[in-house]
Amino acid sequence: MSVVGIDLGFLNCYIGVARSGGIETIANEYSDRCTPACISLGSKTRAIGNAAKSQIVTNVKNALHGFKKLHGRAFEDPYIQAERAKLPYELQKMPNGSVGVKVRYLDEERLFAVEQITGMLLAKLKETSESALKKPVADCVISVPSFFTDAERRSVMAAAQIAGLNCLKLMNETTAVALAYGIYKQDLPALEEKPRNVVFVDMGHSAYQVSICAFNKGKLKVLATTFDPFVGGRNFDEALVDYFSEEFRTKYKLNVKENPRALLRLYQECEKLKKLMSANASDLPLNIECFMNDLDVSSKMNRAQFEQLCAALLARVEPPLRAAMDQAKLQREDIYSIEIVGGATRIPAVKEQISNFFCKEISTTLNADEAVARGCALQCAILSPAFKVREFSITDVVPYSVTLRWKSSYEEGTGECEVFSKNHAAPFSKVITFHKKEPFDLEAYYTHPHEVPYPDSRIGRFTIQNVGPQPDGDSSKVKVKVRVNIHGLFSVANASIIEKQNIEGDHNDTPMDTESSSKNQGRDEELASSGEKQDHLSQPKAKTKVKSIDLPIQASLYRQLGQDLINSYIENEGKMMMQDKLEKERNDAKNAVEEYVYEFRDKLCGVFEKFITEEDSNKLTLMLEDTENWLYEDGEDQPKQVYMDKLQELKKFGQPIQERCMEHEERPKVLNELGKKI
Ligand code: ATP
Ligand code: K
Ligand code: MG
Repeated sequence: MSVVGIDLGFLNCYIGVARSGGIETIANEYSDRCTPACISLGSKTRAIGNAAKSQIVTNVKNALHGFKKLHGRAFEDPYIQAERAKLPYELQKMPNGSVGVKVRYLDEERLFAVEQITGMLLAKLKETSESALKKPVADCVISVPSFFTDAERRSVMAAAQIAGLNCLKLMNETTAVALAYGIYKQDLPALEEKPRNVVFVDMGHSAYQVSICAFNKGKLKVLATTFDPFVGGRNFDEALVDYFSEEFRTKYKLNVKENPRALLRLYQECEKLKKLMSANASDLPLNIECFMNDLDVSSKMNRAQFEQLCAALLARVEPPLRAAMDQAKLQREDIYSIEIVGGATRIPAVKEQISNFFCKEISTTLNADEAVARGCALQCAILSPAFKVREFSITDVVPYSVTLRWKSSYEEGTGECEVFSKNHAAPFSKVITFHKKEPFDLEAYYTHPHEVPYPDSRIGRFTIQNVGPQPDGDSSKVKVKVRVNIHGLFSVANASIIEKQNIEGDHNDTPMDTESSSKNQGRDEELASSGEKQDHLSQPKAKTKVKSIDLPIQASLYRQLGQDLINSYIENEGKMMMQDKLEKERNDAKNAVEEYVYEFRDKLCGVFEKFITEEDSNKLTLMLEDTENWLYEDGEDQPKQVYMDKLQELKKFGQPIQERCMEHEERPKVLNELGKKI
């Protein structure tokens, strides 16, 4: 069983793996521990990660990036429409109403669902893990922002399935960071002592998240999570891009916004400039050669100007910090330390906002880029029976309150009740009792839509089937278990009818099974259903026994992809992988011909010279030259077999010379050896 944690970033992905020595982050084939979240589709193959990133400016319409937050949303979603206006590639509506991209791939127009795109990225990360671990990888933990709704989470789960990954847990990014912080700390307060409260702040490329966690020996409890899902490094880049676009309009009469390629280059240069300004407060240049219309452009900026330009963004740092402290009901004195991660927290003004709010120095002891991946790998190790790690219990929170509404046609009225409040512990199960004579619907939705950065508050509808009255005509008692699971997903997990049976014996009215969710992380709680008929528990029924019968539940989850569709995506991903593999083999075969040509030519004027007549040598040189020309012309794009045949043909001439040469070299050695023996 593999132990792998994946930080699925908006811009940068990292992989943590558990090896005998502990948790480490691993490098890809470019010796880079960061794999860019980028896919470039070509006429013969796909490039994923580093190779794709270098094609963003040259393959503008088919190089996909910035797709992390397109998950789980309707095409009409205002966020999607806002992104659509800015992305250089084309977003399109999928038949099921969600988001897809229209690209050219294998010389055809193709439509890919966002789940397929992230699936490609995850498959690449899987492959990287496999080459590091030298064994197949399936089990893993994948990070998601703490503010992701159910629909977004399920969409990422589907992407994991497409990639052939078995996601043991979708882990909230800041919780992963908290685990990476806490698990190795030797000096955490004992269980009965006051916990150590630590604030974790992550500002990445696309979002800003805060969580406050309470630590005791062997355990971590998230007290509150807050966020601004729409502020991150990319917004600072955008502020710079807007500024310089405007400057170039007046200075050079250029309309940058209308030239996608120039705009992408400007984004890249502004990101670099932004990073440089983190280390240097003085004037820094921005130069781009051959920017547009063969013009070189140049400008400059310093940190003070940058901070002024981004004042509105910087003002968004404090509110989530304040909200987190309010929700956790803590004072500044209660905070032990503030740990920051995520690339954008390297901006000095962002750090300053945070430390000013807490009136305290902030701590940067965690690896800002790798903490999420490490935390996910640690969580995977904890969940894996095959791996020994110290006991550590993790209690996360529900990010948004969830309400359940019920109705049935037969009985009077509808009712509703909040089943999980914001910051309620998760994973968690609760049992609600209903008294019903017929099947009924439960509708789950987010209680306060304005708190959710998502335009639809629906989570799903669950129909509890096979409910009828008791033989005596009374309502049946139906116990429904609702749950927020390990991935942070809400569900009606099961329902059962409690049947009275007139049998002699003791009254036993609570045959409830208890939740046995993963490793002491699930809890049960009885919840009286307000607005419904009350339990008859208090009435004496000494001569009845009860039996619990499971009821079928029909669930219809909001924006859920059907398994059939996911299966077809899995099949498609397999085909694309095969295509990439064949294309790689074809390229390798071509390179082998090229290499042989160079090597042979070198040797003809070197070691082979003595073993070939001048006439033959001239003939062969000509032949090699022909082959080289062929490689650039007719042989540029041939099937693998053609290159293999070509190589064989060359070897037919090369081999005998090679053998003569070897024999000559070996002979004195052999004689020498013989001489020694005699
Ligand atoms: P998200 O968390 O939103 O999914 P991510 O995890 O991919 O995104 P990170 O890798 O944490 O994002 O951070 C990337 C961002 O950090 C980019 O905007 C990058 O420009 C910015 N960044 C990195 N280093 C610096 C620096 N030295 N100064 C300023 N910004 C930086
Ligand atoms: K990251
Ligand atoms: Mg991140």
